[in-house]
Amino acid sequence: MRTNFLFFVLSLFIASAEAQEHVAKNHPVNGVTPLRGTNPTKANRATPNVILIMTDDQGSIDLNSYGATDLRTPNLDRLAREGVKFTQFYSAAPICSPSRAALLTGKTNLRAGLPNNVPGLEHAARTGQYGLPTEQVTMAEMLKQNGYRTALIGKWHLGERTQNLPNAQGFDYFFGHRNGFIDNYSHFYYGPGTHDLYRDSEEIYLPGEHFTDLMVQEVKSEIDKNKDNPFFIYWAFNSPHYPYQGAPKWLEHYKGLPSPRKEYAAFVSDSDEAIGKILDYLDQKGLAENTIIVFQSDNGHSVERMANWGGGDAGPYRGSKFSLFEGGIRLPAIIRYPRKIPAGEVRGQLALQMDWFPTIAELTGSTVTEKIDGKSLLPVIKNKNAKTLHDVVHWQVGTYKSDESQWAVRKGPWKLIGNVIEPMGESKAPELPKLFLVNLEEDVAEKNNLAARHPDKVKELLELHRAWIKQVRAEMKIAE
Ligand SMILES: [Ca+2]
Repeated sequence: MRTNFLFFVLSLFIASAEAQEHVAKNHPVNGVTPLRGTNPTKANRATPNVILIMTDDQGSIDLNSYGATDLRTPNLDRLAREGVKFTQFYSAAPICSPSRAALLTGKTNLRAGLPNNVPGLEHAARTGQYGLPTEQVTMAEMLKQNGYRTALIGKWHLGERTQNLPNAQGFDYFFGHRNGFIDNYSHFYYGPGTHDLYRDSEEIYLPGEHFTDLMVQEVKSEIDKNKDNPFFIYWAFNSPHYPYQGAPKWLEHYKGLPSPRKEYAAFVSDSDEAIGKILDYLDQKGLAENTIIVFQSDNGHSVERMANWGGGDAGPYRGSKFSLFEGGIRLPAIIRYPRKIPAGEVRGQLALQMDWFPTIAELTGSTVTEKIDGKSLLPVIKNKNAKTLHDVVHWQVGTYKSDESQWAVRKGPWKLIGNVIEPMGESKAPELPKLFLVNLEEDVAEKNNLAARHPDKVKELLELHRAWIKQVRAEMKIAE
């Protein structure tokens, strides 16, 4: 009897897996042709591993290879030296959850179903925004379909209900915290004081152990577990997001710097050192050649109170986290893959966070089944003179309504920002005009609002924005 029941369950499982594969192979969604055919057993050891590293609130120039001179990032710089570095790379949003949603889906945050940060469960019930909707196809789901073992080590911040958690979004394994930030020693959420450390769905207690060190152990363990199949590790650092808690040796190292730069710098170097440990580990295991490493920060540096009003640096750019000025979204981004990608090269073409999804799909022979906004960066990576992939780029964060959201549209050097905000730390944020037009080729610091001088350009970009948001709202079935 029991055997029959097990057989019945197994049959259902096989039927369901076959049905899914059939859909993926034969019914590309919205007319998008899959990049290449695939099946879950195709991947083998020659298929590259993928480690996707995202830091949290790291400023636009806070790597030596992007301009910082007062903090040390030798390991991130090593990635740049051994790979390709982008100098005009944009996040999809200037805040955590929408940026992560775009990274994992290849879509703008609005099309991924996440206009704003995921609030705590009690607030989510009020807004209906519980996190990245389960039906969205994540990078983990795409790679899992191609035979990868998938793991998230670090921060999630894409929803707390069971159906929104990493294990329900394509990750075979999860170690880390569900919400936006934790104390790195107690692993309690810093605000309401809730403990937030999990292994898959199980809450675990490791008080006193620094979260960065725990993540390094976990990443190594994931690498070790995957001798016979390719792995995907999404390594989402919670640093240098506040609270600034670099290891004591780094705090000592930076004691000569002013505060809060020194606390911030210590946390950046703490992460950099952790990344170095994994780069060395890949070398030791002979896996470096065949492992794709992608690095980016999720949004600009924070000037919030809990960040001691600053610490990060956007260099020549205006704005920071929360702002659609360049300092909130223009970020360091690097890809290293020694087997296929050139070393020590720099690309100035505009590139987007959503581009990683199809880039990784192409490099791993995985199938993109959704209509995404990203485009594979390989033509640009391979040819420094390649044309920029994106003619027009859109941002919107807040809600699906433009009048109550911050939004931006960029075409060529022109960028029009609607309802722009500019947090100023301890000082009051300035009152800014509803429409702010800049030409980034002439004014990368976005000092001068050209809206009054170029009404035709405002009109053109406003129309592009309106057409786009109308289309997005229709697709997402947002009532007018
Ligand atoms: Ca962030």
